[in-house]
Formats: sequence, C-alpha cells, structure tokens
Amino acid sequence: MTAVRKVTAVDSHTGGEPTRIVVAGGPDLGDGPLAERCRIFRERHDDFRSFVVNEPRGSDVVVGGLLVPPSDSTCSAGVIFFNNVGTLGMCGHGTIGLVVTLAHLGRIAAGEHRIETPVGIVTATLHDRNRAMVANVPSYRFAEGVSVEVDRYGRVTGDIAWGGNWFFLVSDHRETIAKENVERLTDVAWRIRQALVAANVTGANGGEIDHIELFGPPSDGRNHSRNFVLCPGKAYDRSPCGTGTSAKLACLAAAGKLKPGDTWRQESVIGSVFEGRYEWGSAGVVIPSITGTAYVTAELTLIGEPGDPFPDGLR
Ligand code: PYC
Repeated sequence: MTAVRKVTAVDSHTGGEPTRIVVAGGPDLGDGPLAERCRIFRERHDDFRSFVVNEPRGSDVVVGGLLVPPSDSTCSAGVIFFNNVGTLGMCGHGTIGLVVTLAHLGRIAAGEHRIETPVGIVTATLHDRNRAMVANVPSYRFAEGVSVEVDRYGRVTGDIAWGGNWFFLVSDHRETIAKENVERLTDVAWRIRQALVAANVTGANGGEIDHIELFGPPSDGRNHSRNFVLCPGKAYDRSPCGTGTSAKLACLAAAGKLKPGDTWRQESVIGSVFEGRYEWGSAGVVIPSITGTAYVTAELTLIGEPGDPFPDGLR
C-alpha cells in the first residue's frame, strides 16, 4: 500500500451486539443486483472486509455493513453485511443498527424504509431515535428433528431453519444459557457445527449451516426464551440475533406453537431482548418481524498507513 487508506464509519450496538456501518471509502461494486455485488465483494475485496472489522481496528464480534446505493429505486439503501470471516445474507441486529445510524446522520426520518440486501428486500420501521422493527425476508423451517452425533457430547437433535442465514436450532442439550458459561457454550455449539459438516447436513441447495442456536428458559418471566447464538467466525451474538429469532419464529409457526401476530420475546445470553412476531406468507413461509433498540457509539475514520505490517487487519 502506497497511499493512506481512509474509511468513514459509524458504530452502534443493538442489544450489545456491535455494528459498524461504512458510509464512505468502500470499494466500487458496480450497480448490479445486491447478490451479485455481494459476490464481487466476497471474491475481490476480502482485504477491505478484514480491514474494517478485524483486529486491530475491530474484533471478532464486530459486524460490518457496507452501505451501497440500492438497485431497486423503491429502497432507501442497500447494505452488504460481513463479519470476521466472510459475508452474511442478512443481519437483523445490523439492520436495526443501520436505520438508527442513518437517522443519526440525518439521512432518514422515522417511518418505513425498504432496505435491499443480498438475500432480498427487508422493511425497517424506525419508531423513534433508537427503536426499530425489521420485517425480514421470508423465513421457513427446512427440516425438523435432525440428529447428529457430536464429538465428546453425544447425540443432539435440532431443527434447520432459514431466517436470512442458515440456523441449527437446539433445545435438547444439557447446557445453562448464561453469560458466565459462554466459553462452554461456544465449545459445544462449535462442535455441533462441525458435526453437521461431518454428516453433510445442510440447508436448502447445500447451504452451509453456519449459525448454531441453543435455547433455554428465560431469566425474566416476561420473556419466552433465552438463546445463545454462535456466529460463523466463532463469536457469539450478544443480541438475540435477528435472523436467528426469525428462524425460531419459523419453527414455532411450523410446530403450531405461536399464532400469527402473537409476540415472542427472545432474550439473548446477556439479557437483551428482541420482540418477534410473524405473519404467514405463501407456501409455508413466514414473514417475521423483529423489534429492538440500537445506540450509536462512535463516528470514526479508520486509517491504514503505508508501511503498516498488517495493512488488512488480522485475517
Ligand atoms: O442479528 O441477524 C442478526 C445477526 C446475524 C449475525 C449476527 N447477528
């Protein structure tokens, strides 16, 4: 690198989970559909992904969002989400962070906004400065009661569901879903993920199941459940995970355990809460909506100096 690289971003957190929205200095991905631009980003700009979210400028937990012009003129924005290891289809906590960030920048007002993502258009309703609801992409339970043999653990049974990313949802485990236990939960969830790979268990069209979700009882009687979500790069979600809660809603709907329009309060492992509801879409899919709060934490310029021995962050 010969010139100083500068990237302008706004940081926020949604239920404790950080989002870093890149507002300037990102790569030019053309003006094709978002799925195509996401592919270009993944294949040609992995250095940029790592520069923005990885150490020393970020950490394993940070989810980045590259703000891009939408290809659909009915949308207020396009966004490509990414993490410490790659790109994400959708990101629920990140979309709540995105609309709160856009309002902070004075680019949008309260109300409904369509946002284009690589896996479809979502509608975010900004209620006030910090609270937003995201009507997510159509979500569905793909398989029920799938069992895998997990190394040094035994047989684990769960459902496979799509909520904008692929999830394996497990209630049948012996773990305590608590902040003090995240090391153990990370280890168990990681081994479940490896067991799915070893057994060639995937989502539709061979989609890799890269998010593992463990459920337990809530710590607060107003909530319905507490979860622990392990993300693709082995960081756990501090929020209840918007796409994970969407996958949960799809499973509850398929099992006849939650009626359309009823509220499901999903608590995260650190105690933050998303409110979820769903409506039936076509052919067995649901349209989930997730409500949560986000707070802006920083406006920043990321700098890459010539001569930096780790110009792209630690990959
Ligand atoms: O909120 O959908 C989400 C999410 C995905 C990965 C981390 N958070």
